[in-house]
Amino acid sequence: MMKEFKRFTVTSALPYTNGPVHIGHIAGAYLPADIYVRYLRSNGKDVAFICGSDEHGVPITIKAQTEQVSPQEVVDKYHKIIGDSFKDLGISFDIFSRTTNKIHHETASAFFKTLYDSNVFEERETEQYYDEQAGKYLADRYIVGTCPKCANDKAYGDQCEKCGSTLDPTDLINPVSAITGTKPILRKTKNWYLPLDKWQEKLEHYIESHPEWKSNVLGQCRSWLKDGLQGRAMTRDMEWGVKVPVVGAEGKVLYVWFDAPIGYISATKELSLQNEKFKDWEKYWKDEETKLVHFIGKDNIVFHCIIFPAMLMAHGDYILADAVPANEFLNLEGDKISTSRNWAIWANEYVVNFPDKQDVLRYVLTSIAPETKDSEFTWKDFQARNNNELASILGNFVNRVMVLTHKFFDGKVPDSTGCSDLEETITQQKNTISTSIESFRFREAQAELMNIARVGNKLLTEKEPWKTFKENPKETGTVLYDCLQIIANFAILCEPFMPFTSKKLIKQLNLESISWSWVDAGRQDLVPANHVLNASEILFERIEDKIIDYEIEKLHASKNIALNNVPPPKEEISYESFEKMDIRTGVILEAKKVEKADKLLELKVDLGFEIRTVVSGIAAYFKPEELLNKKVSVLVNLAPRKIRGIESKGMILLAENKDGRLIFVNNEDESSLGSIIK
Ligand code: B3M
Ligand code: ZN
Repeated sequence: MMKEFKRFTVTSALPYTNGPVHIGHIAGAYLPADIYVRYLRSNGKDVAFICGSDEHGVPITIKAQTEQVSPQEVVDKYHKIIGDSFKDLGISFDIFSRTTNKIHHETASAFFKTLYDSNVFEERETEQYYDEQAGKYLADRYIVGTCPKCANDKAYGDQCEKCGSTLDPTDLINPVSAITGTKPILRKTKNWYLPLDKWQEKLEHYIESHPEWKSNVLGQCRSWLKDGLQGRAMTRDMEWGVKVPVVGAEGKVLYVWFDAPIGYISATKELSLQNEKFKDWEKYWKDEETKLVHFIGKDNIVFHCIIFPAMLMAHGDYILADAVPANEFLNLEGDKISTSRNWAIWANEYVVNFPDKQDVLRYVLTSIAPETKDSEFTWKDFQARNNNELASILGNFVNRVMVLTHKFFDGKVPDSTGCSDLEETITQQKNTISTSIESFRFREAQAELMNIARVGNKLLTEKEPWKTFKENPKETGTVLYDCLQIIANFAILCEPFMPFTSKKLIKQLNLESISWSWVDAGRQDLVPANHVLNASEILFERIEDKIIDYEIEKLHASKNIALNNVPPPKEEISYESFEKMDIRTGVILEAKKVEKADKLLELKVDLGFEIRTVVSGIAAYFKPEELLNKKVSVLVNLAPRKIRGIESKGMILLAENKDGRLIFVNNEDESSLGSIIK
């Protein structure tokens, strides 16, 4: 049984806002957390469920570079997309904040300052890789090279995603800059290091005080501790992030893994300002009677079990996590989920393609949750679980009971008290579910939940109430009465797992005005005799082969797009929109550099009816003399713009090839296939 805690602070890893979230993320850190929190709430517990966007760090600035927009635009875009996906899938955070918020910058900054003022950090001057062409120090993912441990040639400066090792840029073999692809040089710079070695003993003690943790988590922590902890830089030479709040730290920001976990704290503070119920935020972080639980994926274990606890210890006052139920990875159709290869099912696309099937995804992802080892999602399995489990076992049971009650009892709950052992059976099942959830074994918990529907089906099969009605309507009534109680109990117990289904069941039972909680489950009088039910509705439609085949095809197609390194087609537009563009042929008559602008060329383009001045950002790709007499398509009705004091009227259209170079499209150049004309 659960150690009695007064309240709970439950966090889910803050997703990087460098793209949407996919089913691997959902299965790893969000859905299990949501099940846990909904269960706690149903038990009347005081719980704060915290998440938000992780908007700093190199993942964001690299994305900004590839999308050619500012980091702020990147985070605004994905914060919205990710937040909506969570909402659509019923992930019930009390707050979904973001680390670009002022309150977070203040909180993270103050946290750093406290550590700095108590001389926790070591100031070190070290040689860091520097990209001379870009004029930037290369931290973390800005530098790529070969992992010294597993020889993966796409390891990042801070981490190898293949073998999970945490790295320093200088550990990489053959390092190259991810910005320009050039070989970096070493240059001196000063940064602040957290001397983790000083907390080695305390951390060992902390980890060993939790023998109940999952073995994958303990395993990683122990191996870290065994290797001996070393100092880690908590600042970076970068522009984007929380400024380092000390003199002499201009042009430096906090390391994203320093500020991100503090994001949990700032989000709780923000919540306290929004919601009276949480007004005392400190209780959720500083009171020993609060159970702090971090839901994460396995690649985040070291940060949550070693580095963040060390930061909290160094700061003082804060509680440490009591549980870190990290999940392993979810694979997809026989391969690792990969953003760069577009091998993923994106949450935002799923909810559009399968509106009203949020619970199917929740159910399937919980059934296959990678709790103890990597697991796999396949569309066929998704279909099978929907059709053979949700539709056949659960949906069919509910439907039969509802239809029979309408047929024989005019949609009224039969006047009965049921047969005797239902309370005991369901109470036992409920206890099993509770224990499993409290031990973070959600697969097991959900399997037991489905057994409740199986109990119902068995009752129907054994008693065949449709046959007995003529001779013994009372017996039919008793059976249906019990079945309706089973449905009501199921509605309570399935709420953490399938909240949308729970609502639908309660609606069919016409009991929306009553709010049940976990304690009610096990009762045999939830739906009173003679109560009038609503019409029955199909809970789970069967999913046809063609839908699944289409999804599988789509997945392979999008992988091809990624493999050929061309961007996916943009959103569809109407013919009317296309027709608005006036594209003409022209020939370049003159080309010269724009003063003090590295990227710009000023062109004179002859359109036959007029010679236009066009300023174009192509200086990096062509010398002016290469452009003379080149034929080119020109978008002539683009609104004129002043660029560096020159009025640019129109835009010449070139193609961006796989290497990001601009080219003139011609018949010979096959490598230009699929390039975007821009
Ligand atoms: N953003 C890593 C990730 O999204 C990181 C988690 C932060 S939790 C404080 O996988
Ligand atoms: Zn490696």
